[in-house]
Amino acid sequence: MTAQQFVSPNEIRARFSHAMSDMYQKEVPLYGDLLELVAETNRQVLREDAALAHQLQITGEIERLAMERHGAIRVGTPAELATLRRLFRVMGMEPVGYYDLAVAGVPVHSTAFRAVHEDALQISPFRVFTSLLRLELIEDPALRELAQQLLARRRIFTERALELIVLQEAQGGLDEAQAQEFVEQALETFRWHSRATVSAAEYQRLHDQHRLIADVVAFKGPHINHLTPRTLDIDRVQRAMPGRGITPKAVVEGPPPRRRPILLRQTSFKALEESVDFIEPDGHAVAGHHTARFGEIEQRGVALTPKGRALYDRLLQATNDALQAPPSEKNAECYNQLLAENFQAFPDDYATLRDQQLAWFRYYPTECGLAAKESLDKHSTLEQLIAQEYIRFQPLVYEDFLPVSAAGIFQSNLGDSRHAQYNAASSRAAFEQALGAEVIDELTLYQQTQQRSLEACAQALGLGALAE
Ligand code: OOG
Ligand code: NI
Repeated sequence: MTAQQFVSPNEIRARFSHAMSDMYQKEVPLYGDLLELVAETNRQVLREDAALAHQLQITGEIERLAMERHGAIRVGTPAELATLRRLFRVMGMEPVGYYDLAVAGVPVHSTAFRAVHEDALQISPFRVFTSLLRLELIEDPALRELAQQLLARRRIFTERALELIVLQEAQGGLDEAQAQEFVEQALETFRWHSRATVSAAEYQRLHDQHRLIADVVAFKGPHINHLTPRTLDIDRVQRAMPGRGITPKAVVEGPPPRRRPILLRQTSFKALEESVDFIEPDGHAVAGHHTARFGEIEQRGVALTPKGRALYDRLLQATNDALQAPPSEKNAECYNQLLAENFQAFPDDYATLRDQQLAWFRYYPTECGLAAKESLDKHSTLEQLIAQEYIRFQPLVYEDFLPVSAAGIFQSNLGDSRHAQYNAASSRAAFEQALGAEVIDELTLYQQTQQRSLEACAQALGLGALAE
């Protein structure tokens, strides 16, 4: 088989993302309503804000916006995580970043599977926030043992999905029929199963330890627990949600509203209460319920450099310190005010963000630049070319997640205000060992994309290297 006959991993990812969205719409109809609301709001924003529409056209984001979404899953064992890595790899998704949620009272650590090259992201920016339960954080040894036994027994992948992964690895790709079958088979892993694998009493014990533990351990597989569309104006969607029967959480996670968005802002709405069947030792089913799945929206802004990220972390920390309590319905107004005040210190225009090297950008030759190509001074610096409007820059969108935000999203949907305390050391090495690979450093990816855009500019304008 030649490479030409293989369906590209990017195409498989795009199809899978689509299939996942269709499945989730059937499972959680409210997600369909949310998609409509977000699409409507995005259209409105683009109509009203011509400059933003133009920017998104240049960066290409306008084309990916309608299909842009992330999902989240939680797995229980290193073997499950390692096989997931291979499954996502078939779709061109690599583990990017390490997120330790234990520090925020959630007994998991996570990575995000996503495409890594800007061209691949352009075809499908689908991401999956993937968490591994840290069983060692269960204090009760008998309960830990039960959880381990339950997890050891289950098979979260279909036999055929596993065969297709092996085939893809051996051949270096999948042909049309195989790719189609792969999408169908892979989808099965993420499907919701209302039949639990435990008795009502076992469920209760797992649940009492931590609701998340019950969610991971008591079911057949890592059901997708939310799919999040990308909005261009999260505050507007948030305000419109109640009118559609959707009640969002009290505060939006991440930076405050800004003229020039940075990183990621997210808000979620409460988990559904779903009917489930528990299976008693004698085999008969007992009706009960479980809440796990929820809805979320997000707005993405420019990715920050290490310097920008340090400033972001510092200002967010200062806000939380000043609030002296976790953000909630009670102190939401105060929180928003403190957040806005603190973030006054974060420049809110792209030129300054760039001058101070707080954010990543992509560079593009302008029409004028291309027209002047022959007469350009070959020793021009990037700054000169920008001043002459031969090159312009656009924000490089943040493709990743934020640990503090993720913890807030987890907590709001775990439905209780008890925040567990874990003193466990962050364990990236253990996570990578479970994964069977190192996670990719997201900052390197942004830096490379920025660099490639500079090289493309130099080439288009017939110049030697351009340095940032
Ligand atoms: C994941 C929560 C984190 C995000 O967007 O930061 C998350 C989960 O609840 O499994 O989805
Ligand atoms: Ni999410």
